[in-house]
Amino acid sequence: MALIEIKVPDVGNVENIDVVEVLIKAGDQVKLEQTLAVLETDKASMDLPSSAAGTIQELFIKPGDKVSEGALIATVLTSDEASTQNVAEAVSVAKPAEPVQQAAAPVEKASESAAQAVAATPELKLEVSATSTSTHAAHATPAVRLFARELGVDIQKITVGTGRKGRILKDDVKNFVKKVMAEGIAQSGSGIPPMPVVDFSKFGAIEEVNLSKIKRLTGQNLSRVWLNLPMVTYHDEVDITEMEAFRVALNGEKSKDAVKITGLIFIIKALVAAMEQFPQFNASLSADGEKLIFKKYFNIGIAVDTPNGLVVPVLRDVNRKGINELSAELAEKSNKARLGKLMPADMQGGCITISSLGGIGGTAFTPIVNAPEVAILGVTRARMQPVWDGKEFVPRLMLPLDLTYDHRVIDGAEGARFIAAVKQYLGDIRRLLL
Ligand code: CAO
Repeated sequence: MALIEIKVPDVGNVENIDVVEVLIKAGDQVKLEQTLAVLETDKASMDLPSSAAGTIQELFIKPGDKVSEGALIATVLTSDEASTQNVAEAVSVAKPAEPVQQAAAPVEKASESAAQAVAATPELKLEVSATSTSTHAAHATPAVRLFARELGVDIQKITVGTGRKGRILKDDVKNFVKKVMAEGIAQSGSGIPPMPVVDFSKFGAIEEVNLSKIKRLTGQNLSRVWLNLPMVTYHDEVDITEMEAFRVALNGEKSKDAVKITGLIFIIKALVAAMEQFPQFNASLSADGEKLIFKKYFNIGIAVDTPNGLVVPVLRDVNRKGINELSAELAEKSNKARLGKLMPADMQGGCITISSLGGIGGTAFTPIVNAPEVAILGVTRARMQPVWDGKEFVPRLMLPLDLTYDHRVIDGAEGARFIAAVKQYLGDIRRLLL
């Protein structure tokens, strides 16, 4: 039997270390290396292990005390020879000069003695009582609990502590907050994991070329829309045989130098007529998503392919303009676009955009809404097709239409009715006069 003094070891020239937790009381049996108390400096929290096994004879510290190297913690009456033989070794093991940052270990259930020892600290009482009702009780110092509370973190939700014996450290709280923030951002539609970086030169010769400014900005905008809008694309086709015959006849009347009328102009007029009938297509959702802003003007954006990328000049007040005027304006704006001479004002204020690939080909595609507009009309190449008229197949010129809409604003049935209206106007353009 021997009486061993347990003292604060060398903690690296730090004085006045806070005693934040005392896990023993006089009379307790302790094992070699059992944690007796938790000390905390500005930078780290450290367990103070026992350098002897036996019975705690006297305790010299309490939570809230400040201690320095050499301060007496407790006296232990050793129970056997073996424990004292290990004292020297244990003291060196016990030296907590480095903050303990071990791999996560399962959180230990607070011992009965610990429960009694911490009974004076309301926060720790909470921890101990939690162990009796839940399988997980956060094992953390009051300072870490305070830190978590300041950040609004429920410490019970931190299931893994990286401190000694699973103790939750400040860094664990910080990492928990980072994780929750990252998940929140991912759920709101951004912050998705980045694409992996691939070194293509490993596979063959390559050349790097910077994207044009337009391509970069368009890319950012398209990604933002793709992530923020729940979009649906509805496909249909319309018989434009009569419309095409009229267009060819009109162009035949024109002089060689006059601007030709393309089918797109009729599509623009039909679209605006349908928007007058279905005002929700000429609207935008307010930024807070609570209101629909209806527009009383009818401006149509036309996606134009240019050597530098896609731009969308806007034709204004389409409802008040005729086919010839609109043809001249489209020719002028698409030329300006290709020459890179559009001004920002030329591209603002659109209500719906048309993306026409008809001059190139295609049978269908899924254009992306030019938000904050709520819909975009895609057009691909019209083709002669055999259509059953009830008695026989007849050749008709069929134009494919693809309507993508923001499903927060437009219901599926509304989308289908809207396209049915566009089809009515294009199928019989006399209706545009009504
Ligand atoms: N079906 C069949 N032929 C079509 C057609 C269609 N849907 N649309 C156009 N055409 C024909 C035109 O009649 C014209 O024929 P002619 O040369 O015999 O007169 C020819 O294709 C070329 O038309 P165009 O493209 O010059 O004229 P447009 O009014 O149809 O289109 C514009 C104007 C500015 C939209 C177009 O020039 C353009 O830039 N298209 C690319 C659009 C684009 O890149 N969209 C983005 C897709 S990603 O969202």
